[in-house]
Amino acid sequence: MLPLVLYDILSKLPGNSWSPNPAKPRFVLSYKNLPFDTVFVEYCDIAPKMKEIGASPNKRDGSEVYTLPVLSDPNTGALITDSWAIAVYLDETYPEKPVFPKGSRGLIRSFDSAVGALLRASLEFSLLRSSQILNERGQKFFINVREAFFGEKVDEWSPEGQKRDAQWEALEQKYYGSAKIWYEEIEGKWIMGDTFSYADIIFAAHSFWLKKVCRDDEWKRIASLHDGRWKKLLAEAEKECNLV
Ligand SMILES: N[C@@H](CCC(=O)N[C@@H](CS)C(=O)NCC(=O)O)C(=O)O
Repeated sequence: MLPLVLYDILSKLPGNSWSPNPAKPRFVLSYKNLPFDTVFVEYCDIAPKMKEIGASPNKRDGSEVYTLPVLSDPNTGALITDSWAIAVYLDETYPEKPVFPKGSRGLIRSFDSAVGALLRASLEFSLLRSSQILNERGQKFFINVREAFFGEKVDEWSPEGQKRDAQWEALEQKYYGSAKIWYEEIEGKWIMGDTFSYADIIFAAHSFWLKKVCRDDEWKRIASLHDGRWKKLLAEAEKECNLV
């Protein structure tokens, strides 16, 4: 079998990986033990590079945007844009070790939307930290795109003080607070009890992102929340996916 190719976003961090959406297919590929290579692309080169390889653009608020992750599968000729579409493709093409247990896809899709909506209130903080781990060219492009999206200059995204505190409160109480309620309903380690699924990958990918972009004291704050359960859950998901 030829290795698949995952297109991910370049950063200054050792090992490069940081971004939550490309992290999701990385978890899936590793969980399924599929061979793959990663091509890291500078943020500002995503559109030209994806056009060059013939990838389809994604949709954002009705307009077309070239986004990562993109997966190329030389075994079938498939070239897939979007983390969700990649996960569905991988499960359909390589059904061993499914990440969507039979009948679960609709519910996991709702879970994906719920998690995304809960992260929205702290997004400006998370994206500020994300911008700081990019190389200069990528950083400039990233900030321009997000300034247009938020309608605010980068300095206004998450200044220390009341606004930053409210974003942290949303992250700790709304996002992880809701997750605590969900996970307390479960009999077992994973969202689906004893069955590992893409829902756990979505959740782990977000904690992975925060761990990578946050400063040490900020990650420590998340890691110690609710008796350390999110740090532990991330480590367990990484282990389940053969990533550590
Ligand atoms: N729904 C898409 C979202 C992908 C996405 O927004 N990717 C970001 C990086 S995490 C991106 O490539 N952005 C390019 C841009 O905004 O120009 C997915 O899950 O793959």
